[in-house]
Order: sequence, then structure tokens, then C-alpha cells
Amino acid sequence: MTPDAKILSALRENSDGVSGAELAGQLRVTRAAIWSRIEELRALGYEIEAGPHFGYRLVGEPDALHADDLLARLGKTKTIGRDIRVFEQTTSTNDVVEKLARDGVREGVVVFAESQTRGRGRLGRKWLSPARKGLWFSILLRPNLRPQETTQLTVASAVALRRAIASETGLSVGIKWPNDVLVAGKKAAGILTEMSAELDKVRYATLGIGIDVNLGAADFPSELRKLATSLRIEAGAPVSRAALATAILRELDRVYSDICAGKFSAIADEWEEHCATIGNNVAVQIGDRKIRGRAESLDNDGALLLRTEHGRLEPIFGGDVTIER
Ligand code: BT5
Repeated sequence: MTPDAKILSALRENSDGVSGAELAGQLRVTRAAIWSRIEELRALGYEIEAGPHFGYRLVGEPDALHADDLLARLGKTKTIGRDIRVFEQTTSTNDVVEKLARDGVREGVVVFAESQTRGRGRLGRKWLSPARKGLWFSILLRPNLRPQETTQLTVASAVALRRAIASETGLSVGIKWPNDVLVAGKKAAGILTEMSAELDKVRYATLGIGIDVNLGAADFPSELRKLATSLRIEAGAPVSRAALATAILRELDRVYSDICAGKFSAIADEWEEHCATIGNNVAVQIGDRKIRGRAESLDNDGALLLRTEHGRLEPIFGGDVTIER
């Protein structure tokens, strides 16, 4: 943990205040050094009171993402989030992570951007990413998976997002195969898994996640308003992005270690339980091909098993699903 992260953790643990001497002891630095770190944190928007009786006290936090703060909130994880970087603006956080991957950075690094100028969805579609309104981030993974098994990562991420969003907001959250998280039947988050692979082995995967946290209705262009929503709109109150980000990274770390331990089937069961797709008649558009059938379950790779009109069971690895009623 960095010094700032340690100071923020200590301040959060001691809401009545913690003395400069105590902080200096914990961090093994001088009280003057603590004072200068506190000044830096104040400049970032942390409201820290100082007084002779209580020492330092955290009374307000900025609505900005700060890597040290996220690290402090997250604590120790196995893989995901042991390194966190926050950019004010990027083209796409997936681009940043891809560059880190090519530079040989180890897996688990998470890159957030307050806004993206070229946020993307699948097939080059645009992803709306207004400043400070959402969580736009990507994670570098180096899983020991075959290329066709990377759908497992998308499925597991949807499960992790569902768990964390439900527990942080109390909202009822659904999943639509393969990469949508739904609230009140509308899209509130999307996942974009990209990879670099050899024939039978994944070199690295970039897991990109976009969550509409505090967007208001006016932040969505009219064509998206019918399809998309934000957690704030549905919960009726703003949601702390830092708290939500931490809860998500913790759940992602859990499901990722399950996948690495070969325990995908338990995740698939949880996914099916919350999935709006399974059990319905659906149409899947794959390029210019459309397949209709009944979505029956997930297979071991995370593919959707579709019982087609001809009675065959067909595994679907990608595409756009619409539920037909
Ligand atoms: C996705 O694609 O749902 C994947 C979205 C992944 C975004 C993250 S943000 C961090 C990382 N960096 C990136 O550049 N991307 C990832 P897809 O299933 O293709 O859905 C795209 C469609 O969703 C668009 O064509 C719009 O209709 C709709 N859409 C665009 N922006 C949206 C938003 N903010 N919220 C809800 N729907 C949106």
C-alpha cells in the first residue's frame, strides 16, 4: 500500500480522528511528512479536518477516482487490483491495458478512466462514457485458457457485476447473455472481452467493463434512453463510484480465482439463476446470420446452448440476442 492509501485506511477506520503521531508511527515517517501527505490529499478533494484533540478526521470525500484510495478500500486481493491506475481521460481503457500487456506487465492491473473519448463495445460499436458519471475500466488477465474458453471470463464478470451491484445498491439485477447487465430490463453495464491468442492458448485477455453509475436521463442520447439506464436513475439516489468499484474488483477477484481453479461450473449455475435469456425463445444475430431457438443452458466454455428449430443443440459463442415472446 502507498502512504496515501495507508493514511486513508487509517482515517476511515478511526472516524473520530487519529493523531499525527499515531499516523507517523504506523507509516514510519515524521509528523511533518504526514502533514504534507494530508495537504496533498486535501488538494485532491479529500476534506480532512485537523484539531488538537482529535488529530486528523476525514469528513468528506471527492467524487473522483483515486488509485491510492481504491487500493486502500480494496485491501489485499489475490490477482485483480494489486495494481490500480486512474487516468483522467483515455481513448479506451482497453487500449491502455493492451499496451501494458505488450510491455509485459503482470496480470491483475486495473485501469480506470474518468472519461473515454473512444469507448467501444463489440464489433466497433460506440460506448458512451461521460466524465465522472460511470465506471469505465479494463483489467489485464493472463489466464491459462484456450481461446474458445474466454467466454468464461465474460460470463464470470457478469456474475461478479451482478453480485456487487445488487449488494451495493439493493437493486434487482439481471444478466443477458453474453455481456449485458440489466436493471429494470434496461442495460446498465456492458462487458467487452478482447484477447490476443495463439492457436490453442490465450496470451492475454483484456476485460473491459462499463457501468452507468450516476448518469441522469439527460446524459443518454435519445436513441439510448429506451435501452439503457443508470444505477442512480433506478435507485433514485447517487451511488458512490469508489465503493462500487471496490466491491466489483473484490467479486471479480473471487470469480477469477474460481475459474483459474477450474471451478467454472458453480459460476455458470449462478449465472443461469439470474439470467433473463435462459428458458426463453431467442433470436441470435451473428454477422448476417440469424439463428432462432430456445436458450437452454451454458456449456463448460460459457457458450449459450440453443435448441434450434430443427431440434439440434447448437453452442453460440457470440452475437446479439433478442428475446422473442
Ligand atoms: C458492450 O458492447 O456492451 C461492451 C461495453 C464495454 C464498455 C467498456 S468501458 C471500459 C472499456 N473500454 C472500452 O472502450 N470499452 C470497455 P455491445 O454489446 O456491443 O453494446 C454496445 C451498444 O450498447 C451500443 O451500440 C449502444 O447501443 C449501447 N450503449 C452505448 N453506450 C452505452 C452506455 N453507456 N450504457 C448502455 N448502453 C450503451
